[in-house]
This record gives sequence, C-alpha cells and structure tokens, in this order.
Amino acid sequence: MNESTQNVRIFDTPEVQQFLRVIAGMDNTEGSDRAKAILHRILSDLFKTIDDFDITPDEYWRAIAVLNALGAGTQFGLLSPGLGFDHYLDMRMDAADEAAQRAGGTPRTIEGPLYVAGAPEVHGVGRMDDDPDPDGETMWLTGQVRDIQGAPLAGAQVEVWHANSKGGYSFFDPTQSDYNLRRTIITDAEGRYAVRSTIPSGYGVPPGCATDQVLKALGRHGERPAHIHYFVSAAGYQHLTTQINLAGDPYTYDDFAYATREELVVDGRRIEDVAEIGQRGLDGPFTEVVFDVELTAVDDPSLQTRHARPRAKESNEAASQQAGSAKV
Ligand code: MBD
Ligand code: FE
Repeated sequence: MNESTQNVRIFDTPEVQQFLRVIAGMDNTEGSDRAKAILHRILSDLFKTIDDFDITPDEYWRAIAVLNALGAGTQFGLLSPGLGFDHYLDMRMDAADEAAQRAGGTPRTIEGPLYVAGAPEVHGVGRMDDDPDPDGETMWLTGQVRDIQGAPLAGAQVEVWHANSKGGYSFFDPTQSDYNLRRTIITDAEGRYAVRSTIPSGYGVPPGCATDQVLKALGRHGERPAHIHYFVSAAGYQHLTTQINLAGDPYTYDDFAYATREELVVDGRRIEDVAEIGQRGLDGPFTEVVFDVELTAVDDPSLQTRHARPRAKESNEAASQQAGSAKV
C-alpha cells in the first residue's frame, strides 16, 4: 500500500479552501443556507480526513462501493444504530428533556429500522401471534400505562412489535404474515394492556451484508439481545419510543445498536402452575413479561406524536419508497 500513498498535505491551502466553498454552493444565492453550512462542514471534515490519513484512491473507491451496497440493500437504517447515531439522537433528546425539566417517566430508547405502520388494533386484551411458531415459548406481555403521579391512563395507545423465535420481523421476513407480532393496543379503563405472543429471539444483521462488513472492519458484531419495541402515546402526554430487553440474553449488555438501558431490562417470569396456566386458557407453561409505562404530561402537541421519518406503510412519500424494499 505504501507505494501508492502520496504523503502530501493540501487541506489548508487556499485552493482547497476555496474549492470547498464552491462545492458547498457558498458562492451562489440559490438553495438552502442550512444545507450549505452543513455540507460545507461535512465535506471539509472528510477532505481533511483524506489528507490526514493519506487515504489512497483504492481506499476511497472501496468506501464508495460499500456505500452503494448499503443503499442497494436499504441498510443505512441498520448501520445507523450500529454506528451509534440513533442512540446519540436519544442522548440529545434526553438532554433537551432535562433542560426543559421534562425529566421523569419511562426512559426512551431507539426505534430501530423495522417498524411497520398500520398494525391491527386490539382493545385491552388480545393476541399478536398470527403465525404458528412451534419453537417459540408462549409469552403474555402485560402492563399498565400511568402518568408520573401514578394515575392510570385509560385509552392510551400502545404499539408493540417484536421478532419471532428466529429473530425475524414480519414484513421484512417474507415467511411471516403481514402483521405477525405487531399490534396497536388501546389500554382498558385501568390503563392496562395484555397480549398473548411468543418470546422473541435476538436479532442479528444478515451475515455478509454491507452493514456486517462495516462492523467486521471495526472488530464488532451485529447482534441485538431479545427485545420488544414500544410506541406509547396518549393525548396530553409526551410520545414515548422505547424497548424492553429480556434479561439473561448474552447480548443484553452487548447490543450492537446501543439501545439497552438498565431501567428497560425486564425479567420474564416462567409460570408452570397448572391452575394459572388454565386461567390463561393455555395448555402448557408460559412466560409472563410485565412492563409498566409512565408518561410525562406536555402541552406542546409536537412532543405528543412520534417524529417524522420514512417508515414502512406510513402514508407519506418517503415511507412508500422504503416500503418498496424490505431487505433489512
Ligand atoms: C432491530 O430489530 C432493531 O431493533 C435495531 C435497532 C436494529 C436492527 C434490528
Ligand atoms: Fe428490533
């Protein structure tokens, strides 16, 4: 590799500095000032990186090929949590909440790339295991939604989605039916929800995919612990995006997406008592997972809904682009 390096430093020259201003459109009056300022910063940082690390043309074009592979596989939403961006945005929202004295309530953690809008609604109690999963352990997932004073919130919306016993998510995994293991649950008069499902397995990025290649270059793995995603909302309260991690998974504290938070690690309770099994209308042992949620009251309507992003089956243009490709 050494013969092909150039050992030159040109970043701080007037030619390069002027070139960066032109590339970022700073010599014209069209476009967006914010886009120009941000692109100018990012391009400057990358040009400087090329100079400082004496990045060769071979290395540069290999990176472009990796970016093309990420795009072709719609994998930027998968690499993003792997490189910590999703968690970093959470840290910034946590800091903003603290600065505005909105602290309290159940902690947020990342949404991830595998949400699908429009899951069937259930009121209070229901099932979310549409497809048989003979290797899966039956799960009862229950809890209560409250405000931070402990008052139950009736009619709150609890959206839940998780993987099957193979770590696959419906919509992205063609072997599953459309909304398997995805539901929108409306809490009952006591703010409670209860759904019968299957204990999920952890998720691993597809072996050999572009995201996997990037992680391997960093000496990292692409595994997530068993987890269950939540969106929880109620009028007058801050929208909550969060997840629970099931305790005891080898990756509970080694999540490639950095979503684990101590308050969100939940122990399942295995129930083998015949009477209790009968009460739930089951014919064998099952695991109960309890997750109560506390929401913070807010006036600002923009804090009461999830932020905009391209999502599968969400009715906006960007989302339908994503929905066209389910490769993650
Ligand atoms: C997942 O299931 C997930 O939640 C994240 C954050 C990344 C990849 C797969
Ligand atoms: Fe997930």
